[in-house]
Amino acid sequence: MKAMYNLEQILNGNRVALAKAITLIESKKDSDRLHAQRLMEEILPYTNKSIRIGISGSPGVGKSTFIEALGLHLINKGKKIAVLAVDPSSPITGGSIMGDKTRMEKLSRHPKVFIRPSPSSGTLGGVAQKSRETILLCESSGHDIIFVETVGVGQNEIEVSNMVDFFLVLMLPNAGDELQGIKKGIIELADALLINKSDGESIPIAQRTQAQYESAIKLLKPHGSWTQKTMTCSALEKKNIEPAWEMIETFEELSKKTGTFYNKRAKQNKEWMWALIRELMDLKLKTHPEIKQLWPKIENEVVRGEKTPQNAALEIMKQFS
Ligand SMILES: Nc1nc2c(ncn2[C@@H]2O[C@H](COP(=O)(O)OP(=O)(O)OP(=O)(O)O)[C@@H](O)[C@H]2O)c(=O)[nH]1
Ligand SMILES: [Mg+2]
Repeated sequence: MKAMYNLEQILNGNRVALAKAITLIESKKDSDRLHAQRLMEEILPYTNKSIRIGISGSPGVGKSTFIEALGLHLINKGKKIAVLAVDPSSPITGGSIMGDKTRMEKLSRHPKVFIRPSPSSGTLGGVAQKSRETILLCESSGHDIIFVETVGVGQNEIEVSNMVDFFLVLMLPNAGDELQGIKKGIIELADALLINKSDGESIPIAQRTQAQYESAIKLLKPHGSWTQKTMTCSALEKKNIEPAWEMIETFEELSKKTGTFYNKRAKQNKEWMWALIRELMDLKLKTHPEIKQLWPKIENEVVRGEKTPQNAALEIMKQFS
């Protein structure tokens, strides 16, 4: 089988080779699947060396601006970074949240930075799976820090928190209002909550907001050896960017020492495997020749109330086995 990718170039950090490899794993063509699988196997020994950081928050909260500010700080420290977007909620525009490369103007032009928009949601295996593979590819090509930006709507946060080591949630300063994200359980997922746009007139409100979250977080169960943190920052004025990074470094150090860092990755891999099995089963089921004939009829019977969903499911599974 002739390789459709250049392993050596990927491992050497060649950006064009990396981008091509990602396109290959995102491909919907059956003929590309085997190549993509082999590629993933080949890079496996070169993965796992980075820290993966999820950045979430409502639209416009300042995620991209924050990544730009932190990213530039990290580049100055000699790091190589990748920024990926995960946006499963937007079937039409695909990576709409990365449409705004302008928010990361300096970063997107930097040779040590690799930026990739979200795979489209029609991608076989789903956006989350492709994003996980993309993370591994970026690691294999020598990126030390991987940011995964996702807009805080729907399932996105859960999916992204399951593929990163550290999950950072940005919030807006608005004390007095109901705490954002409490209802959705987002603050439970967060390893840190950053109240962004803490600048100008918003500073006092930002501080009050932080105090509120600080007390809300005290009621939560810690994440292993890590107690969730809160901070204020201004991505625009580059305030508290360095302390935010120091916090992540402390997290990495601590969780590596206690082993929770590696346990979390192991658990994520295990869950990823089962998610893939479910997807493959689903695909097998829907493309099974007899079942393909059978299910529209049975589905209709369920819709018309002539058959219970249980009996219908059993009937289809019987055909499958
Ligand atoms: N005052 C102030 N404005 C900010 C700050 N961070 C971002 N903004 C502004 O907020 C707007 C949205 O910023 P983005 O970085 O694009 O926000 P985002 O969360 O990435 O937005 P989406 O990707 O569309 O969800 C822009 O106009 C930024 O200039 C900040 O710390 N302070
Ligand atoms: Mg953005």
